[in-house]
Amino acid sequence: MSRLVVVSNRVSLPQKSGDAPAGGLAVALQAALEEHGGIWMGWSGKSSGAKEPAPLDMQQHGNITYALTDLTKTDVEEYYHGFANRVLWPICHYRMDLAEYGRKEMAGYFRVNRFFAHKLAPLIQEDDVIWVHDYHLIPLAAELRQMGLKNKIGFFLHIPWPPADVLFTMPVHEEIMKNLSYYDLVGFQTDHDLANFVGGLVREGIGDALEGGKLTSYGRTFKGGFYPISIETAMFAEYAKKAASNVIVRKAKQSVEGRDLIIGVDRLDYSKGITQRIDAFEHFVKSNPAHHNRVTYLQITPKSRSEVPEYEQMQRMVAEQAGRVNGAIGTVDWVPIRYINRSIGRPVLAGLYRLARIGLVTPLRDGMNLVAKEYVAAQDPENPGVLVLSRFAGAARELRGALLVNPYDIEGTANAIARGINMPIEERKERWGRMMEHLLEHDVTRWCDDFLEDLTAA
Ligand code: ADQ
Repeated sequence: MSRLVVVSNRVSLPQKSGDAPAGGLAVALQAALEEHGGIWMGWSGKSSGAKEPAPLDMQQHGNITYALTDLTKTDVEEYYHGFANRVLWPICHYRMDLAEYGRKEMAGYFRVNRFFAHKLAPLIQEDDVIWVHDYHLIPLAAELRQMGLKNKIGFFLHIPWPPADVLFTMPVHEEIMKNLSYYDLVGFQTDHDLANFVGGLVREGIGDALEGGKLTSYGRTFKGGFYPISIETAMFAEYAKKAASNVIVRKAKQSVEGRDLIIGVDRLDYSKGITQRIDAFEHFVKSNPAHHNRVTYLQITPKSRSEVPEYEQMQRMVAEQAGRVNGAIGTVDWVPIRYINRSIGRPVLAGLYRLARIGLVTPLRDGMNLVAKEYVAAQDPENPGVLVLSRFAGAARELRGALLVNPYDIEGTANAIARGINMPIEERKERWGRMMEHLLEHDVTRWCDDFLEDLTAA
C-alpha cells in the first residue's frame, strides 16, 4: 500500500516513557502509519484568540509525521462544541430533543472543514491513501476534491447512523449525505448503521444500492461497508492477568470484602444510559433481598464535554442519583454504589474489570462500545464474569454470549443483573468462551486491515 494519511479531530501522539499505554485505536492506527509511513493530522486541542491560527506544528516520530493545527476560539465554539457535539452527536444517537440548530454553528462546521482541507492538501502526495475519522470531518473529502485531489479517500464513522426519519430532522441532512458521496469508501460500525444509510438514500430517491456493496448518489459511485471496531484483545487480556499484583487492584479487591462486584465504565454522556442503569441496580437490590449487602456497584465515569450544558446537568444528576440510592438502600456498613469521576490507566482498568462478576454496559445508543469488549477480554478464563449488554450498542451485533437487555426497561435490566449474579460457572464459561474466541480473531488490527484493504481496492 502507498503512504497512509489519517485525519481525525484529535490526534494520539506517541506515548512518552512513563505514560499509561494508549487505547486500542491509537495503537492500531500508529502501527498502520508506522508500517506504510505517513501523516496523522488533526486539531492540537489548543485554541487561541488570534484571527488566524498558527502554522501547523509538525512532529516527526519514526515513520510518522504528526501535523497538528490550533483553531480559533470561534472555530472551537462553532465547529466542535456547536455543530459536532450539539447537532451531529445527539442526532446520530437518536436524541432529536437535544439537538440545537444554529446557522452560525453549521457555517462554522463547514468552514473549519475547509480550513483543515487547505492545511492538509499541500502535504498530500499523488498516491497517498487518506483515511478520515468521524462525524467532525464529514465534509473533508468534498473540500479536498474541490481542490483537485484524486486520491483514494475513506471515511469511518465511529458513532451510529440513524434512520431517515431521525436524520431528516436535521436541517442540513442533504448536505451531510451529499458530502459522504465524495469518499471512495464510507464505513460504519454495524450492518444496521449501513442499512440506515442506504435506506435513507433509497427512500428519498437520492441514491441507490448497486452490486458488490457499491452505492450511488449525487452522480457519484462509492462503496459502503461495515467494519466493527475492536480492541487490542490479547494485550488487554495480558494487562488483566498481570493486574492481580497491582496495588490499586488489590486494594479494590480488599475493599469489596467478598461482595460481588458490578462494574460500569463510561464517559459521562447521556447516550450511555447511566441514570437508567442506576435505577436498574436499585430495582435489582430492592427486589432481591438475599443480595442486600452482598453486592457493590462501581461506576467509573470521567467527566467529558463540560462546556456543553447537557453534560454539566448530567454530572449533577448522576451524582445526586447515586447519593439518593445509597441513602435509601445502604446501611452503616455497606455503600452500594461507588461513583468515581476520574480516568484510570488501562492496565488498572483491566484488573478492575477482571474483579467484577458483572460488566454492566447499557448505553441507550452506541456506535460500538469498547468497554463491553474490554470487559470480556479481561476475564479470568477459569472464573469469567457475565456481560450485561444493551441491545442498542453496536457490540451487541457481535457479542452474542452476553445477556442482552433493553436499557429503557428497568425491570428487565434488573432481572438480567440477577441472572448474571446467579449464573452457574459452566454457563459463564461457555458464554465467555464464545465471545473471547470472536474477539481474539476480530481485534483492532483486523479492523484496521479490513478497512484499508477495502479502501485500496475501492
Ligand atoms: P466512546 O463514546 O468514548 O467512543 P467507548 O467505545 O466505550 O465509547 O470507548 C470508551 C473508551 O474510553 C474505552 O476504551 C474505555 O476503556 C475508556 N474509558 C472510559 N472510561 C474510562 C475511565 N474512567 N478511565 C480510563 N478509560 C476510560 C466512540 C463511540 C463508541 C465507539 C468508539 C470507538 O461513541 O461507540 O465504540 O468511539 O469507535
